[in-house]
Amino acid sequence: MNKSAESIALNLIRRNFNIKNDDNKPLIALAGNPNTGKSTIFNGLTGLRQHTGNWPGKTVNRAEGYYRYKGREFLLIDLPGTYSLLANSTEELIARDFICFARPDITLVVADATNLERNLNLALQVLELSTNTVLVMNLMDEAERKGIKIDVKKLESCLQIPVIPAVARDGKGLEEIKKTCYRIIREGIKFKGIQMSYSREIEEKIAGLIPVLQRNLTFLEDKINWRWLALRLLEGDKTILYSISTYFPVYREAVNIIQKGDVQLDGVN
Ligand SMILES: Nc1nc2c(ncn2[C@@H]2O[C@H](COP(=O)(O)OP(=O)(O)OP(=O)(O)O)[C@@H](O)[C@H]2O)c(=O)[nH]1
Ligand SMILES: [Mg+2]
Repeated sequence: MNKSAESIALNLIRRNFNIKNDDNKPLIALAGNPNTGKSTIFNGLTGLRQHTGNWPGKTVNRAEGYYRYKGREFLLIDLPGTYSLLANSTEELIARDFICFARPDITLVVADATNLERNLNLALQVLELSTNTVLVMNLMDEAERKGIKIDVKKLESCLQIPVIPAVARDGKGLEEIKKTCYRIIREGIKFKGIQMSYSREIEEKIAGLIPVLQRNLTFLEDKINWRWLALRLLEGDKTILYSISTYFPVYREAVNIIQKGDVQLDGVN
């Protein structure tokens, strides 16, 4: 597909999430555990240029807005707070499907600096699914108060993504967020960050499954992260197939074939 056909196709998928972005503003999603300051960052960046409603077909709040930086507009979506992307709840399903199918140009994972272990769990899951993830280490004031020191540079080199310290309630870190996103978009930077590797047995199953999926779901081309999809199926997550047929309805039959088990997926429950 050429570039403009690709962006039209992506805009059509994004419309399922009620995103109208005909002027192709870079799309930034805010993800993170509940109560980490996502909405504070969202409000700090967009000010009054926002509107709220529900996610289509769901009773979960949704906020969308935009901000301008150096003459360029950026579209921002505040995702529901989640501890994981495993689709165990409506909120997780929305966050996962949005990152997977609407493919934001940048995903900002907002983390609570006082609870790194739990927050990095989600960050690693986002890294596994999408490109261009930026970690915002928020509540740095609380961390300092508790005597927690975070080596931001080291975290950046471990995760291989930008890490931005912030105290969103005081507006600290917002300028750096805008600067980082601007630079990523202007320079067309693409990065994956550190990727999880699994036991040899699982890696072999992933390697075997990816070509089978690619043969049967050809329409997905580069619209999905195949490794991530293989992992979800290996862990027996059927919601992802349902989501694929939701966002690519004309290909429902191809998805059904896999769902019915007509294709032998070794190791898939
Ligand atoms: N001390 C401190 N408090 C903050 C900071 N950022 C946000 N808060 C406060 O943390 C609380 C939660 O912030 P929200 O922005 O609502 O968090 P959220 O991630 O949107 O929460 P959910 O939408 O429920 O997932 C609010 O009371 C904020 O004022 C910060 O950097 N430091
Ligand atoms: Mg919020």
